[in-house]
Amino acid sequence: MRKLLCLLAAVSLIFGVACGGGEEEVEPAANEEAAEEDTGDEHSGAGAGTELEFVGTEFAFAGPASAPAAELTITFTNNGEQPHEMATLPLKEGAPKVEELAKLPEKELQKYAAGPFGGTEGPVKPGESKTFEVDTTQAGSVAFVCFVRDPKTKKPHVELGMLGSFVVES
Ligand SMILES: [Cu+2]
Repeated sequence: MRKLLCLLAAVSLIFGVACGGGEEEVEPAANEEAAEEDTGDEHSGAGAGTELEFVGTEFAFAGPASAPAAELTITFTNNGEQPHEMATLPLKEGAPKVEELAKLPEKELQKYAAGPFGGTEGPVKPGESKTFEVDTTQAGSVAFVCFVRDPKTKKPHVELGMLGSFVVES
């Protein structure tokens, strides 16, 4: 009899803890979501929600020449026949042109960086798109290149002219 009571107590204890724990978990989670939504709204109020479209072909980028200083959302579409990527690097004010930068070793590049490398982080197949974010709040411009190798010339696309940049308006 005592064993049974103990067992019942134990069961109700487990149940009680499980139920209580479950309820407790629901509320903070809901609060967190609300908090995240709030900060999201503040961000969009500060000039975010800026969306840019870039297109890649053999061997060039097409897209806007300037953008605001903000958390940009960029969609890169591959309208070419080969895979293409858009590797981005935010640059400090007064950085050399992307044509010059493309020749520099990565260590040298870091001197002019106003943010981390980003972009599609890999090739995008022909006909497909990829969306990513670039923070331009500290940048004077953003350089972008494609390092995918051309099967004919064996050269990376950047060496065939697939590079560009846009200015960040302050
Ligand atoms: Cu390419």
